[in-house]
Amino acid sequence: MIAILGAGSLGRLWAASLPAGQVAFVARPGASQGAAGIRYRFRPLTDSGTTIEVPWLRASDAPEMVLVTTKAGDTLEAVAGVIERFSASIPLVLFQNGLGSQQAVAARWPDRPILAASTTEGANRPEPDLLVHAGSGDTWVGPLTEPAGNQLDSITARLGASPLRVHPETDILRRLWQKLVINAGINPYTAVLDCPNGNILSAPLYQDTIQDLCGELSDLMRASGQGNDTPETLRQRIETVARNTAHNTSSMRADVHRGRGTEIAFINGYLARLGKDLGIATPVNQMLTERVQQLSPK
Ligand code: NAD
Ligand code: KPL
Repeated sequence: MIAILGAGSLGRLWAASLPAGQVAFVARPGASQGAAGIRYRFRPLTDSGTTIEVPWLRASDAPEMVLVTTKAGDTLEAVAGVIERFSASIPLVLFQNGLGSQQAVAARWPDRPILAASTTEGANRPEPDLLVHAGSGDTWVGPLTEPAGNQLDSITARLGASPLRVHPETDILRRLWQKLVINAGINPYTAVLDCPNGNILSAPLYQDTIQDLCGELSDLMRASGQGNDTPETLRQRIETVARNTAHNTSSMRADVHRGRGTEIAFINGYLARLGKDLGIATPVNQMLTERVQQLSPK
């Protein structure tokens, strides 16, 4: 059995995709579990919809792994609240966007097998009991702590029993950085400008700051041992994704629309903090972080 902590969009996508009967959601500590589990409608990419029922993990269940699909800002507390339920050899796979939350979990439990995943799957919940698989992608999984290293192939194979494409990645930090660059160059602009991804490209705020933002990203990556990509290369990558997802509402814009906290502290906020630590000026990351923080409750 695979346990999933975080019954939101991504958690429900995994629960609907893994073989039926082999998944359970981990309840928040102290939460009253009126029902036996969670029931929702699932709209896959191609087939017609179906109804999914996922039980709550029982105290007597011993899951083989835990997928952590909370938002970055909730992750450390969510894991801390339940980790004692799982034996020390059970791997935890962290699915958060951005950087910072994964390192915080790995630093707190270095002796546990902790892995991170970077995914380009897209899922959302236009209604509370409807899960839409909005875009197919790839998921890379790789170890963060030493004990996770020898479990990578078995975990990838187990998750690959779903229709989702899953790949082992020994350098998961590199993948997380690649996605971080894209999110740092698209998400805050869409939130501040309140527009779909493609519309940022012609906006003065974007045009006036993107070259400097990419300069900051390039400097931070080089200083962090993440290669020597030039600002121009990073800008091209950001703009290719913005064009390919031109009509999408980014996750950050969606969070602002719903009045929820965003993941800005783990995207541009993470980069601004890293800049301070490394002695690299990051005024554009700082400005974007502050502008987004003004839009959302945390
Ligand atoms: P979400 O807000 O839909 O789901 C998070 C869930 O975690 C919510 O249901 C929330 O109630 C639950 N949660 C929070 N604290 C908890 C706790 N202590 N115990 C149990 N549950 C708790 O978010 P999401 O869209 O599923 O995204 C989750 C993470 O995956 C984010 O970091 C996001 O950036 C990343 N991600 C999402 C997608 C996607 O398509 N949705 C794609 C790539 C990456
Ligand atoms: O990952 C994304 C997000 O919205 O968080 C992008 C790539 C910007 C697609 O919308």
